[in-house]
Amino acid sequence: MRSFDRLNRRSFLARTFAFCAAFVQGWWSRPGSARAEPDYFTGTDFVGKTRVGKFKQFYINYWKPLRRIKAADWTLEVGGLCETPKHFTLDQLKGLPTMTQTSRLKCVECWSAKAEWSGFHFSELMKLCPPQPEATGVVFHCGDIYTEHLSLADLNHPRTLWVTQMNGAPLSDEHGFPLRVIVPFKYGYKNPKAIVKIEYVNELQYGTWSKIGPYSPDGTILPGTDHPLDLGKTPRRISGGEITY
Ligand SMILES: Nc1nc2c(c(=O)[nH]1)N[C@H]1C(S)=C(S)[C@@H](COP(=O)(O)O)O[C@H]1N2
Ligand SMILES: [Mo]
Repeated sequence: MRSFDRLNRRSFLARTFAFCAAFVQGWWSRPGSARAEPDYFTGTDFVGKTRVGKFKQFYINYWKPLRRIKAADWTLEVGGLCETPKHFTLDQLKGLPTMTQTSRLKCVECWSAKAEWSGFHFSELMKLCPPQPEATGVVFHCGDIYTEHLSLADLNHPRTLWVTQMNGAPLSDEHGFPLRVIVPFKYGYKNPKAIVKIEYVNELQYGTWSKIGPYSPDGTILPGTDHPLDLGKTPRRISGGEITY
């Protein structure tokens, strides 16, 4: 009995220690703290979540640190409910008819930021790798193990863009190199970055954020308050859907 007590006591102490360590770590990196978010990633093989330096104007969000993707090793894998699974190189995707548009990315955690995005429309990819008739959407698999789902209707929306260029330059690793999808009328979490694979599916699936947080799998921007980073974060009312200003 005594050794059982001792074991219990030991695991209690271990758990207490783990809790305190987690608390101290959380406190250390709390938002707004002068010590928050040191830049661990610049100049390394990884990119991670950051709001420092030039990213103050457009925060970076990655679920897990992402190993930088090299164009030469990358293809977009298209599979699931399609006639023939295929792979596309970045050059092949860049060869599709190009569209450019300006839109604001609105994160569900209050901030927003605006950029000019260039890339292609989903209909072009669909022509090269058509879904089977029963497919209703696409699941995205990203380099940082992030997943998200978008319906074919949302993907075929005229404002939804598959992006390889941001503000006239190739997408940076931070903003989702080599390929991201911008859906201006949905919260940021419905805008997958660093896409490596897509799968045609026939049922709605929860993405990373809607699995772990109180975020709807639909993700349409709701009426509320916005804090635009490029406009000094001054709070303003938004009426829902794409923010067009
Ligand atoms: N692969 C991947 N894509 C992602 C995310 C992520 O964690 N991983 N976060 C999403 C969220 S919540 C937001 S707000 C935007 C942020 O885009 P940015 O990092 O270019 O600002 O990316 C979205 N796409
Ligand atoms: Mo977000």
